[in-house]
Amino acid sequence: MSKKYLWAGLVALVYAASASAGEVIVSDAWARATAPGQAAAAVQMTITSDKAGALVAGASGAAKTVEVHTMIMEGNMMKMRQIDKLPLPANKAVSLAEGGYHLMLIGLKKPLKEGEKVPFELTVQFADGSKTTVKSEALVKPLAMTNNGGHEHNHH
Ligand SMILES: [Cu+2]
Repeated sequence: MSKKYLWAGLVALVYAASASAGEVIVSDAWARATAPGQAAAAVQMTITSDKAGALVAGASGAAKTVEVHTMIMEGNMMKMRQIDKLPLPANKAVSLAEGGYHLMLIGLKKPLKEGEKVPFELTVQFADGSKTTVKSEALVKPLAMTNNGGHEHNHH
């Protein structure tokens, strides 16, 4: 219930910022910190559009190229593949999560460090052909999983 009110507030905010038809909300965007030498990073987020449309492009000042990716099984291997469109049904939260859809930042200009925020923008095309651009930021989370609360690897 509270989430719904929060979204309503965000919708109002976005509406105030851009009066174009169709509102798209990006929430909980995050990426993992990158290892040394890592040139690409996946961004996860939730996207909710109030009109049927599709995510068709991304951009970020932090990377040379941004692509929309999905994960597919090829034989026994999970592989990433670029897709042209990620469908966004009206008023349905679409999760870009680890292991599935994600936004791929390719050619990182510098490593992503824990605690930083990476700005990016998404282009959404609606069913009527009109487009909108949404800006958001991805919070950079630690590289290592720390679900067990501060456990560190022991090196023998
Ligand atoms: Cu990818």
